[in-house]
Amino acid sequence: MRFFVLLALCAAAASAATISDVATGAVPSTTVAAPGAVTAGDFTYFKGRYGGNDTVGEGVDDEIHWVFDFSGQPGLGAITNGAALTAATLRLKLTPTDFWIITDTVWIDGLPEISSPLIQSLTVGAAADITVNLLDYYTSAQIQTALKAGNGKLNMLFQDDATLTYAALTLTNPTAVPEPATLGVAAAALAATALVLRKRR
Ligand SMILES: [Ca+2]
Ligand SMILES: [Ca+2]
Repeated sequence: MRFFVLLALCAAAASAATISDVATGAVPSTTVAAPGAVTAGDFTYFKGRYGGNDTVGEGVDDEIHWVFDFSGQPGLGAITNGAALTAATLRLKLTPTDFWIITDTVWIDGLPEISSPLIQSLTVGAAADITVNLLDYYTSAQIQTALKAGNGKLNMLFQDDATLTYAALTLTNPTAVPEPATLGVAAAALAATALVLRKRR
């Protein structure tokens, strides 16, 4: 009986899992010659992998690297090992620098590059805030496997004709995550149960 009460308590306060992380930066204030790199906040610029100019940091023919780090978030285990993802929402604030934005891609390191019209149809020189649904391009399992391989981190890349000043990723699935408050209640209930049992002996 007591155990049923305990289970009911846990179920009542459990919620679906969500993890999210944000990367921020600014348009780089300096440039260097390749193979150098320029860091602006959470973003690091390298020469683009498909060639082009040898200046790094002006956002033309540059590849941008950053990391989403979810380690330590309460929902990480449920997202990584639980049910299929129901949302995988990537937000990017981009300013295209060149006509060749029409070939630009974003991707999780190790997975295929994402060619989205949301990126490739942007206007040169105009800051844009776009939202890409990663589940339109990746399976849930691909994202979860990458997350597991990275121990809660995802290495991200963008190439190659824009500057990037903000990126955010939110992952959601319906797997229950006990909230810290619930754990406290559960621990108290468990301690009370143990006390009762001990007194009975
Ligand atoms: Ca460049
Ligand atoms: Ca390009």
